Amino acid sequence: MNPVVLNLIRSAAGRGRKLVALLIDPDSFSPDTTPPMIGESGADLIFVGGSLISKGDLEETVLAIRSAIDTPVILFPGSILQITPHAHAILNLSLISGRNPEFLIGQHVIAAPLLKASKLEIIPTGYMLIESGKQTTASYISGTVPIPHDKSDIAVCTAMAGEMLGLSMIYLDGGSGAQHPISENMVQEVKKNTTVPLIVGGGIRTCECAQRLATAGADILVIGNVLQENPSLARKIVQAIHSIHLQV
Ligand code: 1GP
Repeated sequence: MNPVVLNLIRSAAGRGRKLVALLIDPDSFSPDTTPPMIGESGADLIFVGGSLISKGDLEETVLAIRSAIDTPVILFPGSILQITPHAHAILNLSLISGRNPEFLIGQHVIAAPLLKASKLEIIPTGYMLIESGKQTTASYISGTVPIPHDKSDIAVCTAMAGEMLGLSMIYLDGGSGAQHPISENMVQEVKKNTTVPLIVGGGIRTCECAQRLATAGADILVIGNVLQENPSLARKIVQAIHSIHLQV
């Protein structure tokens, strides 16, 4: 299958055009208000999923977004319960910062026949949780210890190992609602030592923060909570990111 979404991401990264992904949590999705907010934000990609979905419906969320907007919808699954064939693509996340075999390979084995039978574009992604000031749902649910915030060398070696294993993207995540975002130094060092597209998210709440992380080397900035809390700020962050034109 032609990797349409990954090619779009690679091409943007190759041109220094920074992208914004909105993370939509099915638990806080409203079919009346969320799709217009997403559309007005001008974001490039939509991630759908979460570490724990307690009351939302992932499939309904994906279908509602797709019927309203043309932006690529990419699953960001917290578990095998979060797979639907109705998205464009799925981040096949291996939690390489942790040492829990379930999230490194176990869930992937169970999901493999489902994914094979679907038409989803599968994007192998090295997922790295970084300590962000408090324990996040992602770290608690996955039973893994995040990489310390100031240990860029551990993050670099982990990301390099992920790339050497053939993963197509690296995602540095402070976790939803992170108290502090990933450090610019860590983003810079990981970017310098890897060649695959780099996703950075968790705790991005200002245009300045998003721009600093993009300039440091993030190819895709992920915004979650801000969209729900302040849609006009989300729109400004997208504009701030799109205003960056880096020479590559
Ligand atoms: C979490 O990176 C995402 O996986 C988004 O985090 O909700 O803090 O923006 P926020």
